[in-house]
This record gives sequence, C-alpha cells and structure tokens, in this order.
Amino acid sequence: MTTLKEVLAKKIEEHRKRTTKLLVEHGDVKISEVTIAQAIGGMRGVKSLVTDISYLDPYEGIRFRGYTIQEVMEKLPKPEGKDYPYVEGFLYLLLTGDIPTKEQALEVVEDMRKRSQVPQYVFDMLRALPRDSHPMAMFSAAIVSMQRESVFAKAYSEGKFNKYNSWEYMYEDVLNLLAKLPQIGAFIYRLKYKGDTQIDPDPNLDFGGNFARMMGIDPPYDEVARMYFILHSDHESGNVSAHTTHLVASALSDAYYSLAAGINGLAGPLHGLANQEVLAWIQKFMEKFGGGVPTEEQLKQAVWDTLNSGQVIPGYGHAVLRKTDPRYTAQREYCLKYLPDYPLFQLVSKLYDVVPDILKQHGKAKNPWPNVDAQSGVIQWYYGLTEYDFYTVLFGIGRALGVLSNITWDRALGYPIERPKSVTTDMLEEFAKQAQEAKENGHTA
Ligand code: HAX
Repeated sequence: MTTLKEVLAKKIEEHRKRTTKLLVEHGDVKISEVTIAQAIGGMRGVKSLVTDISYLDPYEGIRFRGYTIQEVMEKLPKPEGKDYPYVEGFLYLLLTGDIPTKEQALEVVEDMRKRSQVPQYVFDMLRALPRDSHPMAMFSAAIVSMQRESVFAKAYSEGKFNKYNSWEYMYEDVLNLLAKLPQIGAFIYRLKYKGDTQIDPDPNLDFGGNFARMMGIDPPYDEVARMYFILHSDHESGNVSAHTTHLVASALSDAYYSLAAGINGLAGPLHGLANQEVLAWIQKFMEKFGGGVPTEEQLKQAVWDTLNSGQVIPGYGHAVLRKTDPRYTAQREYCLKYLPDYPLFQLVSKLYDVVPDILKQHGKAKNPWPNVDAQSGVIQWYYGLTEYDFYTVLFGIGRALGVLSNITWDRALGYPIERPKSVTTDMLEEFAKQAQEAKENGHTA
C-alpha cells in the first residue's frame, strides 16, 4: 500500500509542472481587475489566491476537491455501522484529491493516533489561564504554545531546508498538529465547564469518535463530530481564517504560528464566532417568549428589532454565497432525521421561513440566505453542549483540516511571501478624477 505521504509526493511532483508552466509561459495573463470599491471594501471578488483544495461557487456552494458535500459523505470510507466518514479519510482527500480506500483511510487513522499525544506543558499552560478566558483564546494559545515542536522550524534553523523539500517538514507539522486538536479542544471544554474532569482518549477510536468520547458525549455525537469537522473544514482561500493562515505561512512561519493566527481570525463575530452569536440571539428569543417557539409574527418583530438596532442577523448573509449554504442544508438534513421535533430546531426552521424575506425588504445584505452558522448550534445544544462560547473551537478543529492542507500545498508549490500593494486615498481620488475625465472626453468626442 502506498502511504498518504508517498501519494502526496507524487501529486506534488506532477502539479509543480503545471504551476511552473503557468508562471513561465502565461504569467502576464490577466484574471482580475480591481475597482476602488473593492480596494476599500475588503477585496470582495478580487481573484488573487490559488487553491485546488476547495472551490466556492456563489450559487452551488462549496466543493471539496471537486466533490459536493453529498458526494463526500457518500464516497468516503466510514467506520463500521456509521453514516459519516472518517475525518482522516477526508484529510486524505483534501491533501491528494483522491478518494481513499478504507485501508488508506485507516492508515491515516493509525498515523494520526501515533502523533496524538499532547505535551503536558500545554495542559499546564491552559490550567494557568484564567477560567473565564474565551475558549478560542485558550485554543489559539494551546496551538502556539506547541511551536517548539515544529519540525519545519527546526529544519529551517539547521539549514536543511530548501524550496523542494520544505513541504515535507510542513507535512510533518500539519499531521502532528491536527492529531492533537481533538484532545486539546475537549480538554478546554472539560477544563472550563466540567470542573477539569478529563477523559482519556481511546486508542481504538478515530478522530471524530475520540473527540466525542473525550467531550463526554455519547453516540451519535461521534457522528455529529465527523460531520461537523468535515463541513467546516474549508471554504476556499479568501475567508479570514484560511487567508490568515496562508498569509502567515507565506512568511515561512511554521504551521503552529500560521494556524494560531487563522484561529484568531475565526474568533471574530463576523466569521466563526457567528455560530455562538446565533445561539445567544436565539436563546434571547426563547427567554423572551417564555421558552416556547414564538409565533411567526413575534419572530418577524424580533428580527426587525435586531435590524433596527443596527445589528446584523447572525447566521445570515455571506461574502461570496448567493443562496442557502449547502453546509446549512446538510446540518438541516441531520436535524430532520434525528431531531425533527426539537423546539430549538423548529425555531431555526421558522427563522429560515421569515429572515430571507425581511433581509430582502431591509435591502442591504447581498445574500439574504442562511450560512453554515445558522444551524450548527442547534445540533450541539441538542446533545447537551449548551456552552455556546465553545462552538467556535469546534469550528476551529474542522477549519484546521482545510487551512493546514492548503499551507502544505503552499510550501509544495513554493508560493512566495504575500505582499499586495497599498495606495493612498489621494491616489484613489486621482484615479477617480482620471476615470471621470476619460469618460467626459469619451462623451464629448
Ligand atoms: N444582517 C443584517 N445586515 C446584513 C447581514 C445580515 N445578516 N449581512 C449583510 N448585511 C449588511 C452588511 O452589514 C452591509 O451593511 P453596510 O452597507 O451598512 O455596511 C450590507 O448588508 C452589505 O453587506 P454584504 O456585502 O451583503 O456582506 P459582506 O460581504 O460585507 O459581509 C458577512 C458578509 C457574512 C460578514 C455578513 O453577511 C454578516 O455580517 N452576516 C452576519 C454574521 C454571520 O453570519 N457571519 C458568518 C458568515 C459565515 C462565516 O464566515 N462563518 O464563519
């Protein structure tokens, strides 16, 4: 059997030729132009990043290595008797573009198990932090605290490093780091909310199964974990967490520095923290309406109240998507199967009925449809994970799969340090003046 690293090495060798050809023979072909609105407005739509790991179509949603969410869930190998695939097999897909056999997926399960022991100092450091630290701050600190373990940083400092082999050191860091994340996440959860009563991992379980066990939540939460990590893994390269990880790695920072930076971006309320915000917002409704599901009229009023107070509706809108997020739909299907009568799910469904129309009337959001975060907290809440400020850590464990796969390929293809050019407001005004004059001259001519 060929290992993941061997398969990846072959893919990289083949792919390098494509990248080199594009650069050498077609480097001056234009793929995008930048307007003033894009320069001021967060670079929306500027095509300036390259990734083959996932692609986000505004109307279709995400594809991982060309596969839809449904195809990924169907085609990837699964643990015996389970509906959702091995996260480790999914990582194989993200890294290589190939659907692994069960044997290949199990080889990654075994490899990651060997790399999964978290250094004791990480636990000591987490215990030393104030207990009211945000779980995302703890998660980020835990990741960066392990930087001393970096194989990449060591190879660099020893001068072993060159453009062609650097991905191998990155690969080692990526696997070492990923393998530890379930335990770090579960440790933070039980430290903060369960009186530091920790549950040891079981060497016979996979990534998702072990996470559920260490969280102390019974099956089918293992299935939720597998689904959740896969759904949240990657959303092409321009979102804040993916872009930040890529940007920091482009300075030849190792995987520990790079992922911690991406996780810090994920902690923002307009990005990953939105799933916590959704639950906080929904809980407020439930309290306001005595714990029951509000009527449609009450809901509409509450949505308008939120908008009129100048706040966004969490879980709705997207910078790229222009339809309901298929990650929302995948989780909705899970809810319809396992918890159709759960009041919180019914409330989220009712929001789906009223929010898009209200956002359309409100007239600001370009996308009135729900994103991934509108649905995810409901499932967590159902399985007893009610501490919603922990939800973004779950997102972070999943997101690590995608962003770390990406920076492995960044190293493999030798992407350079990222350094876009900035302009001043004076310059923008001058561009605007010139464009205006050209238009007027064009009209008079
Ligand atoms: N509720 C109210 N107003 C909204 C809105 C929402 N859900 N979504 C967008 N708008 C507003 C924007 O605030 C903006 O208003 P201003 O012109 O006054 O600044 C206007 O509509 C245009 O914004 P847009 O172009 O449609 O959206 P952006 O690309 O600027 O932002 C966001 C995309 C996801 C940040 C935005 O839709 C938002 O704030 N949504 C709510 C928070 C959320 O759910 N975030 C999670 C997104 C998914 C994700 O990354 N998860 O990690």
